[in-house]
Amino acid sequence: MTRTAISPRLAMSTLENTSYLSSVSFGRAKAALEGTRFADLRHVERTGSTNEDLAAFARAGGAECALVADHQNAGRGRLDRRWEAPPGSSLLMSVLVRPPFPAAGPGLLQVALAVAAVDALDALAGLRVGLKWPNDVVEVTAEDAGGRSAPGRKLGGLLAEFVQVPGSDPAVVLGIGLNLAWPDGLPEELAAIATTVEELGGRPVDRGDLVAYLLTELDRTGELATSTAACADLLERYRDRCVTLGAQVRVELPAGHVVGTAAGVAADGALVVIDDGGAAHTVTAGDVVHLRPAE
Ligand code: BT5
Repeated sequence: MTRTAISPRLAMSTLENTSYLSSVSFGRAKAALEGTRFADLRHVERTGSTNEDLAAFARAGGAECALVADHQNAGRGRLDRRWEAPPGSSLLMSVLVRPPFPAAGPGLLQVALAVAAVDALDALAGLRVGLKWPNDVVEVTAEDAGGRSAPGRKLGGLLAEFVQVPGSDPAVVLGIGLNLAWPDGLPEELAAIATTVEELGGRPVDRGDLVAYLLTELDRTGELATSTAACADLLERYRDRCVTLGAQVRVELPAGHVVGTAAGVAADGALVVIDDGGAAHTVTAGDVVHLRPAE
């Protein structure tokens, strides 16, 4: 099985010989994805950011594909934040998706990948985790005597970027980072807020199997383009896994913030917050802080 580089820049960025996605495991994932829209699965040992690479590829007219890296030295989070992952510690993957997008909006692609991540960790690592709106994969803790679920430390995150080039089809680049096992533990600055599959007692996960699971699930979302019922069904699965729903939250917005109850998730994945005055706010992007429930 040959491993093609997406661009000369990517080929040059493959600097190390050590591979954390073995050829056997990569081959298994490739075989599982044959005939799906992510059959073009690629792997590099090191790059800056898989999202950055696929966004450049999309702008150059590239077709649907998926890219896995063993290491990123400029991994990106939302709002220009950094995504940290020492070599071999994590699943680091991006996918390039072209239209048709889900009928309820391209945001549902991110929802689909987030749901798939929770299910994959359950199936492959035997680990029950949840989602903090919009896209954090988190440990789930019981916060109060009533056992209300709350988000604990973060073990994964998603980054969705819309790429539009005048005169050609738009693309969505969806990236996911999942902390599997960090060889030297978590660095001090992340220890309080982050965790790994290993630290939570999950079974070791083969990266190829994880890639195959996630992309097979994402491939199934083809029906979201034509079926609003399929979109509604996916959102129901998201709500089941989302620990933000029902919680008292403060949502930090680009300008100001909203405080209230996270009452629902709209058809396009937006969060609906009802403030103390009873007004509904629909939030499409923002950082959610879970507040302690009223005593
Ligand atoms: C995210 O951003 O959670 C999106 C992360 C997406 C990473 C993937 S990896 C493959 C693809 N290629 C990329 O370049 N990116 C994607 P955000 O919600 O903004 O969270 C970032 C914040 O999480 C940081 O500011 C840190 O506080 C924290 N953080 C950084 N690295 C972390 C890690 N490994 N585990 C948990 N938290 C982390």
